[in-house]
Amino acid sequence: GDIQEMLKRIAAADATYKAFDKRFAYGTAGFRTLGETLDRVCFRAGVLAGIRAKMDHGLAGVMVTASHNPKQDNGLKIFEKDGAMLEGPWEKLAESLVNTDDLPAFLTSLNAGQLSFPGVSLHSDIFTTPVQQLPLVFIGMDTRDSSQRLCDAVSQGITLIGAYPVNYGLVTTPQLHWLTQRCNELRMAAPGDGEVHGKVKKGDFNEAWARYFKEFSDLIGDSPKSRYETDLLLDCANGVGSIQFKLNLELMAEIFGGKDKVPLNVTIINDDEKPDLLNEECGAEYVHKDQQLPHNFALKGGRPGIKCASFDGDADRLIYFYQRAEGEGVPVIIDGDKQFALILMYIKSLLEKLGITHSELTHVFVQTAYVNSRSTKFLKAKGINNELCPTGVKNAHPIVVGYDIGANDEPNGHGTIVCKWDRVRGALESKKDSVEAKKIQAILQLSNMTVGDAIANLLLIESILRDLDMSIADFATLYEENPSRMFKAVVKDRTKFKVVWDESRLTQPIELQNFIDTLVSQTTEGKAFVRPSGTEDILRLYAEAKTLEEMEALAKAILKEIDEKYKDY
Ligand code: G16
Repeated sequence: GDIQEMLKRIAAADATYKAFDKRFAYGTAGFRTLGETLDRVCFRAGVLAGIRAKMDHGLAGVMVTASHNPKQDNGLKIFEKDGAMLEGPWEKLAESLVNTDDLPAFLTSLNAGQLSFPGVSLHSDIFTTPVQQLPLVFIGMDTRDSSQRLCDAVSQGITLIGAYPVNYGLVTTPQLHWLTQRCNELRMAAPGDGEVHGKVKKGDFNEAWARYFKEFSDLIGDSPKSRYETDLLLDCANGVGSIQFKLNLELMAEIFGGKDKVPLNVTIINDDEKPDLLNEECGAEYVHKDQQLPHNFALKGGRPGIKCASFDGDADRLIYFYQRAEGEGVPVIIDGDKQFALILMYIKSLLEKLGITHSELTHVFVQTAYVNSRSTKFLKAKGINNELCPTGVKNAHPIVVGYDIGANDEPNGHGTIVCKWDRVRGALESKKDSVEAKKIQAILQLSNMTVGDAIANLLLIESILRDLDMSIADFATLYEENPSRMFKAVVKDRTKFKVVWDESRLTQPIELQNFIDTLVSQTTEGKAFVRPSGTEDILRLYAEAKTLEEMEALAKAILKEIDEKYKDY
């Protein structure tokens, strides 16, 4: 009876949402496309997340955001109770559920075990509510026009399947991952407490990071620095990042006993949360991919030599940059790879000082095919253990967790460093009173280990730069990249372009790969590859060469070939 009632209500609600004649794919970071087409997808994803929460000790997370994409897009990032990306097998279920022609029939078959997905175990009735642990779905959203509406649709889906939405409103993506994981931790510590989630406030995130920053700062003391610049100009992409980071700054001023005592003086630009301005000529994606200074750069003191950084629309990416000379529009960029090279070098040198070897505490640095060849050479020379994986955090995660300390990043500014705390504490135990041991722990504490986080990474990197007394220019010259760039190509059907596992080569159309190979072999330190985007309806091309001219020539030739022969492939 109850189940039939529930199904009826789900069917009625589902019918109120417009259906579109297209298949919604679960891409690099979840569902992502035009916001106006996503209402039903969001409602159904709410149902899915509710089921996920019921199956996994009562907790899951959904963030409504299209991150770096243009303002008319939107999307969903769905994640697990520990803040990790939705498990691979569940992606398949999510995609089928969102695209089914008959949702009630789909749910009935799923519940009856007539419909199964390898790797997904639906161990209890999906329509009942477990009494022990309330099934909760933590939700949040970015500042887009469509976000509130889509968030409401997600909530409705969660509610109608018998789970409970816990709505955090405007938060950054990494903040929501962290809050979800925090609730999970508290619940595990107090299994009987049904009200634990009420104790997880969104400001806990800002407070924690203000405190972590102070704790590291106390370890360095305030001896004068000659190269480190306390001033930072921060471009917030006109997104949700500014709302949250301003809270961090206020709390930091409090903890340090006054704004002037904080060893970091941030001036924010592009903090207008009007949806129309989101990512418009600003933000991490724009600065990195278009290689341009953000809009309003000069407005609040941007000038040559000033240290600058950009967040993206949901603050899970961070790009550092500075203007080299007056009038220069192309900034010097410190991408994700260089940021994490610094972090790993820093930790590795502290470990070396303590005499802790790789076998005592293993480490890995996982990157994507987009890595600059010079970065790879640098890491090798420094003895940093380096591996490649396909684009997307979900792909790096399984490799990273195989080590005691693991980092993964993408040049576009995504990245995180995680550790197994028991292993780290164990290895440091006999040296735990040394400043090196304390610094290692304080730095790792500054990392949001649930997912790459622009706010956390900024505070972490500033801490290291200050300790090493490095300027932004010193940071930029850690190693020198070959000129490289990402390009976009529009084709009729990007799904026809297939790549090998690490995305560095096409397997289809093989003639295009052969063409690329020939060109690359004729280019000094040439590197290029093409892959279909998982977040936009385009192909991406990466090109690199020893000189800018050669890089551009390489890219131009490949783009021309795609345009002439593969546009309608
Ligand atoms: C997402 C993913 C990133 C990926 C980016 C672009 O970022 O989390 O891993 O690099 O999309 O992906 P693609 O090249 O497949 O379009 P974000 O910041 O947009 O969520």
